[in-house]
Amino acid sequence: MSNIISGKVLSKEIREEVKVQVEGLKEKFNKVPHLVVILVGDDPASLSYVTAKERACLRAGMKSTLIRKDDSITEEALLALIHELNEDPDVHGILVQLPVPKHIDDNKVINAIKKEKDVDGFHPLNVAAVHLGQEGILPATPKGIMTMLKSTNTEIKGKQALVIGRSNIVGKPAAMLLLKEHATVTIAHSRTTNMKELALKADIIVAAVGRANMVTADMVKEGAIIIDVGVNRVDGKLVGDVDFDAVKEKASFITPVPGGVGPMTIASLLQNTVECFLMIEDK
Ligand code: L34
Repeated sequence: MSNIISGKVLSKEIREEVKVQVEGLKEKFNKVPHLVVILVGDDPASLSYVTAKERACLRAGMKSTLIRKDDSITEEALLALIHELNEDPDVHGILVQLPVPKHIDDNKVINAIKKEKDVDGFHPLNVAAVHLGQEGILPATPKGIMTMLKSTNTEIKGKQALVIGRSNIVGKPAAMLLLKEHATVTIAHSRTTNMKELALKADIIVAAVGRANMVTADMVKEGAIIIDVGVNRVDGKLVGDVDFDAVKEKASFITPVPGGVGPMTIASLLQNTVECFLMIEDK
């Protein structure tokens, strides 16, 4: 039997904290953080995520602008828009929702955003900072994962952590953050041949592969902590990468989908927007 780490509850607490912080910023600077989200195309999942981001910003007392562009927009025009926002003193955070259409190079998009406005923490300079253990903007999903782990009050130091997935957005940065907390970190991925063996040794599993039911109960050590980053749609239903019902009988803590990592990603984004605001305004 396990405890469920509710991203819904935890993210609400964080959003309340941010709201109080924003009130203070408004007093001190006479302005509030402004996040600009760019959505290219009309993918329904992306639209629902950016809408949730916008709503969360507004509820926290921040300013939010959603710029929607047709998926026929050229790479050049998108980069020009980013450059314009980089120079706009009224904008503190810029986020281009991924994925972007194939004719646009996402690396160019990520590199174009000014480091101080990179609320996603995807810019190479922010990635390098995390890698070196220096101050920088942490990518929202791994940041949310670490907040969830810390909420369990279990020590991460010395634990065996298995990160399944090696994406730049989740797997790699999550591994770095776990390493920073002194876990012994293994990164597994689609070419890993001994997944079950590795999983059975893990005290912490972060599943970020994008395959429903990839982590089954027979792979999980009794008492392990399971963080499920998956967002898969199966017959119209949203499920994670973990066989939740079976795995929760073995895990000490487990995150649900929906209501787990997703809402934490949004709460962490708000925290990042405040951080960017301070980098720009508090000089
Ligand atoms: N640039 N692109 C950029 N930054 C990001 O941080 C993201 N990501 C990922 C996709 N592309 C991105 C997100 O925002 C994934 N992601 C994200 C954010 C929030 C949620 C899911 C993915 C979320 O709130 N999920 C809800 C359910 C929503 C639903 O029902 O569809 C949940 O409870 O998990």
